[in-house]
Amino acid sequence: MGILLFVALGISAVLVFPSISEAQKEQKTFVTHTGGVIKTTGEVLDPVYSVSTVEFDPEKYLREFNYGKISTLENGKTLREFTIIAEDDKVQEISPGVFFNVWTFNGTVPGPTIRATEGDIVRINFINNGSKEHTIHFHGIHPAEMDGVFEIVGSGGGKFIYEFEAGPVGVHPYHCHVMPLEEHIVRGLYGVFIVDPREGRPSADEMVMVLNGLDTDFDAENNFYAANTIPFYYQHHPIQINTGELIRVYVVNMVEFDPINNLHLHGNLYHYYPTGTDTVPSFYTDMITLSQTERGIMEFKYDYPGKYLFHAHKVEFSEKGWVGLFLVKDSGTESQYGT
Ligand SMILES: [Cu+2]
Repeated sequence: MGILLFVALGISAVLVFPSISEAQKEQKTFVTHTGGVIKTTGEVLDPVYSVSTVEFDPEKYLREFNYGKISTLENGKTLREFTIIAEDDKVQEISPGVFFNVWTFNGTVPGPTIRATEGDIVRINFINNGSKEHTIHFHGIHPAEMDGVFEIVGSGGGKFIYEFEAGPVGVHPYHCHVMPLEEHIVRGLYGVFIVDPREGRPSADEMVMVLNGLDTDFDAENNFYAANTIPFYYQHHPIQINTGELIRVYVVNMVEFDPINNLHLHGNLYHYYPTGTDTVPSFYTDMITLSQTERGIMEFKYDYPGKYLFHAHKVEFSEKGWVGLFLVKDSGTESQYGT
């Protein structure tokens, strides 16, 4: 399917699917939040947001963890079974009036957050319902034939069962590993795999943030950036948390093209566990820098209620959508964290 980038300005949306070259030449018109009208061939700053047309719900994705179908194997180990279906013909309105052909695992970008405990057996029934070849490559420790690189899964219903022991403890990405890899990733074939320690982690309000970008005009540069796909989403729909409550964010950088991304938190610092593989934090900071697929766990508590920004301190990224807000409600509890 060709480029699916069009602008719905005004009352009725008429679907137009121009060719790539036409789309790159054509000046598009966008309305900004402040009511200004901008014309551009691709770069869109702060577009209007309208929730009704978005298929993917970043609110739901944020705290949705999939533990699979659980059973016990003869050797006593826990088996967690998941089904993941790849498709590459979906269109998503990733920003108002901007329609993009996303490639999806289970219908969304990112795909489902998969969660297991260290030592569990993870079985992924993978079905490729796309028109192109796809695989799932998990980061982590597993046999070579479960690496999702050489065992290409054919289009139109190809199947493969990935099975491995969950480990090491931490937060890991999974993504398609078919060439051209850049395209298969930037179109959306990725998700998060969390491996919990056997002893668990302290109770917390947990959430997942996948830092991603979208190249809607196919020039190998991102036009939009986001935490969880939809630009500016958490700025317009602040993430509600409570004072004194431990917040744990599993953050994974899946931005392509740009060598680095970063994350700055306002009014606070966080304990940071790179890759989440250690139970002792490596940093206490308000800024981390992440290259492709770098990830980790952030932990923090807010003492003071109010609105706090979190965003890329690479200003270009935050101006193109990678910015959000925590709305901290007063729970009457003061934190002793980090002091
Ligand atoms: Cu693929």
